[in-house]
Amino acid sequence: MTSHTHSKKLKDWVTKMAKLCEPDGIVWINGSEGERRQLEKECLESGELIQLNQEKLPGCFLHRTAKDDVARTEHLTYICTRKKHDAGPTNNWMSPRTAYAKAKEIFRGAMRGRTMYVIPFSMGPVGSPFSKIGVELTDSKYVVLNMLIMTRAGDAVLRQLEKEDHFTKCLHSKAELDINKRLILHFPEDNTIWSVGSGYGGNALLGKKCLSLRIASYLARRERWLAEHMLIMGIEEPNGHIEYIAAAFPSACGKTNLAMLIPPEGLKVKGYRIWTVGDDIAWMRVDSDGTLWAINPEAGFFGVAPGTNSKSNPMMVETIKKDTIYTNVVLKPDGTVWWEGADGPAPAEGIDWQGRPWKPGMTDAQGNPVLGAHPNSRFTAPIRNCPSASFRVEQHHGVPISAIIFGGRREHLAPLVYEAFNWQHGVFVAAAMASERTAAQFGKLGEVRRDPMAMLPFCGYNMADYFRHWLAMGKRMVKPPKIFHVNWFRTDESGKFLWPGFGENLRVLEWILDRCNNKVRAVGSPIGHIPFASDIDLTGLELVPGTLDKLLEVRKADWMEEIKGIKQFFKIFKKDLPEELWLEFESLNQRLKIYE
Ligand code: GTP
Ligand code: SPV
Ligand code: MN
Repeated sequence: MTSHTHSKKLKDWVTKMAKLCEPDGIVWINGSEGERRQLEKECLESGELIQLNQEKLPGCFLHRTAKDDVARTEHLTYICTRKKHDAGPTNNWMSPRTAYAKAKEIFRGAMRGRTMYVIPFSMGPVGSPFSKIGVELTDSKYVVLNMLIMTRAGDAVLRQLEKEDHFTKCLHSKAELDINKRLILHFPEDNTIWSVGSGYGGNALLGKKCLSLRIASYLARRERWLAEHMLIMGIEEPNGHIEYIAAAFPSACGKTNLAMLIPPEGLKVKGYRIWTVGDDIAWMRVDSDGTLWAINPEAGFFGVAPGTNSKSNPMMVETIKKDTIYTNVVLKPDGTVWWEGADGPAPAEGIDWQGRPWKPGMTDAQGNPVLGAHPNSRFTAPIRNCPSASFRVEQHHGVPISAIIFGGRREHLAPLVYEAFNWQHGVFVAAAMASERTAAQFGKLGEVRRDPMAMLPFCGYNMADYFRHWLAMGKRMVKPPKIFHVNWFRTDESGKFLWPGFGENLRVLEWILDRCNNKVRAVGSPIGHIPFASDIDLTGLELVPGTLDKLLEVRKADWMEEIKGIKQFFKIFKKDLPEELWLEFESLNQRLKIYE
C-alpha cells in the first residue's frame, strides 16, 4: 500500500480507517478503463449489477438497492460542529465526539470479508483553483462505479492531492444496509464525512450532496463564494451570444429537465440553442470583473428516471443510451429498462425495482397500483454523453451568470414567474421559498415545507449565517445577477397543471433574459415584478384562453396566509436572522395590506 502515494497524511488516514473497518484488502482506484471493467465484472458475479442488453444499451447496468434504502434519509443526516448553534435550527446536530463514537460502533469491522476502495476524486476539473479534492473510502463497488461517472477520479487526482496535501476525508460503508444503523455525518471543522448503513446516491456518493454542498457551503462562507443546489445552463441567442443562468429548485422539482431543454416548436424560428453546464450543483464566485461566475463540480448526472421520455427530455434519453447505471427501474424481458413515464407502453411483464415479477395494472392488498420503478429511481450517466453538454464544462473558469432563478412546487400560491426588486429582496424571496415534498427524500409526499434556496437539507452551517452570507455576496458584485422565482406546478380546480412545462419553460426564460437586458417592462405587484401577459411569447402553444392570466395571478388572500408561514419559519432563527430579511418581510406585509 505504501507505494500508492507519498502523502503521509493520506496514508496515515487510510491505515487508521482500515484498522477500524477491517477490510480483507485495500484497492486504490486509478481511474483506468481496465479497472472499471474488472469492477463491473465482479459486480455481475456478486449480483450487485445486472448486465443490460449490450446491443441496445452498451455499457449499461441495472442495480437494485435495499427496499428501505431508496432516497436520502434526512432524519439520519447530521451536521457535527462543536457548538450546536453553528449547525443552526434547521439541521440535525450531534457533537463530534458523540457522532464519531456512535458511528465507530457501526463502522467497527463493517468491511470484514470485503475490499476497501480508496477513491481520490476531484470536484471540478483536476487542478483548477476552484476545485476541491476528496478521498472516499468505501466497501461498495456500486459506489466506486458511480463515483467514476459522477466525479473525476483516479491517479491524476492523487498526483494533484500530493501537491496540495489537502482533501476532504470521506469514509463510507454500506455495513448491514440497516436503516436502524444508518448515519450520514458531516464534520465541517475536520473537513470529514462519515456515512454508514446506506448504499443510496446522496447518502453514499459522498462527492455529491455531502461534499459539494454541505462541506462546500461551509468552506464557501469562509472563502467567500457560494456552493448551491443549482443547475447551470447557457441559452444561445440567434446572434450566437450565450447568456448563462443558474437555477435552484428542491430535489425532483425540475433542475435536470430545465438544464437540457429543447426549444419548443413555436420558438424554433428564433434559433435558440441550449447548453447544459450542470444539473444539480453550482459553485459560484465573484471574479475580478465584479460579476458572478459558476462551475459545475460534477462530471455526471444522477437523474430521476420516472417521467423521463423523448417528449419531456430528449437530451437525457440520448445521454442514457450508453455507459449508464440504472438504479431501481423495471427490467424488461429483452434486457432493456422501463419506468413510469418512459417512452413506449409498459412491458406486458417485467421485473420490478424490488426484483419481483411485475405486470402493469397490478394492485396491492389495499387496491393501490404497484409501481414498476421506484418513484425515486435514477440513472447515473456521464455529462459527456449529453448532446447539449457545454464546451465550458471542462473549463475551470466556468461561466458568467446573468440571472439566478429559484422555484418550487406550489399548487396554488406562486405565479409562473416573478422578479425580485433587487438583490436583497431576492435573498428574501429565496429564504422564504417553500415546496411540496417529493419522493427524493423520506417523508410525507406533497406536504409544503420551507426550503430556502432549495438548500434546507444541504446547508452545512447555521442558515441564518447562510442568509447573511448571501446578502454580503450581493454587495461584492458590481452588477449582481437579477433574481427570479418560477413555479411550473400551478394547478387548476381539477388538479391539472396549468402550464405545460419542460421545453415550453424556455418561454419564461426568454422573458427573464429580456428583463436582464432591459428589453421589456413589467407589472408591479406586492411580491415582485410580474410579466405583462403579452410579453411571454406563446407562439405555437395552445393554451385555453385565460390560462396565462391565471398563471400570473397574485392572490392577496393566499399570500396573506403564506406570510404567516414565512414569519413562523423566520422566527426559528431568533435574533440570528439578518435584520434585512425582517425588513423585507415587513415591506411585503405592508404592500399586501394595501393590495386589491
Ligand atoms: P434532483 O435530481 O432530485 O435534484 O431533481 P431535479 O430538480 O433535477 O428534478 P428533475 O428535472 O429530475 O424532475 C423531477 C420530476 O419533475 C420529473 O418527474 C419530471 O418529469 C418533473 N418535471 C420536470 N420539469 C417539469 C415541468 O416543467 N413541469 C412539470 N409538470 N413537471 C416537470
Ligand atoms: C437530490 O435528492 O437532490 C438529488 C439526488 O439530486 S441525491 O444524490 O440523492 O441527493
Ligand atoms: Mn438534487
